[in-house]
Amino acid sequence: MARRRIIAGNWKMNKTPSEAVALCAELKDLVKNDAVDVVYCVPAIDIVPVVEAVKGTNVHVGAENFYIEDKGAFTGEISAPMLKDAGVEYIIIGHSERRDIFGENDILINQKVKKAFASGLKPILCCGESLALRKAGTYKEWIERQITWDLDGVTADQVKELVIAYEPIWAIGTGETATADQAEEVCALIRELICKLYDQATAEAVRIQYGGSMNAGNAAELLSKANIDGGLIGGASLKPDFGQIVNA
Ligand code: 3PY
Repeated sequence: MARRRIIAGNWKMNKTPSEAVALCAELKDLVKNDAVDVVYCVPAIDIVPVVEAVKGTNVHVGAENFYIEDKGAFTGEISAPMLKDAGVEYIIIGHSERRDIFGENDILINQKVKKAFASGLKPILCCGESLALRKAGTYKEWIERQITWDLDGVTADQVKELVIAYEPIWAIGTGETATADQAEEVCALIRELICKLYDQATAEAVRIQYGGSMNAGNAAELLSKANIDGGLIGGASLKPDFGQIVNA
């Protein structure tokens, strides 16, 4: 079964609402491609204007974070029902910046994955190793452990709708990219793990992205690999280059 490619921008903490609308207008024609799912994952304050700005285009909107409760005394947080009501379809969960800077652990990440599915949001679940783990040669065990924990209690039918982003931390915001072979090695390992945890049909359905300094220059080679179904794009998603990646 052919998996549909998914190219998602992770805007991180960039773009004010008016800048976000201007970026949508700049990218509108460049990201046209009906064979690919194109997603902009944007800061919470940009969601409403971006949903409006991409109406009638092929772009889907994602959020970068949410909390597991529906409502209540959680100052500063945003809930899954709020995101759904605003028109959000995808949600990034477990990005290394949330794990490292905001202390999110695999218990919370697992709760978020389950809450996202229960709320009708499609998770983009991030995993990846530090430079130290890569150098120590224990990165495969690390990633297997992350995914096993993060998917605890998640059903095969849900995993078929899941997107997993392999993002080596040493390639995030460093300009350093994993080679296409390094990225493919881990994406293939993730698919094998999903087969072990679930079954072959689920492994064939789950979409796996590479993330970590993917750009217009390296996207075509990365995306040519058998187990890489798309990209989660940082800095290059804020530029016209994003259109080149969508069409790579
Ligand atoms: C990057 O490419 O820097 C990312 O973190 C994408 O999520």
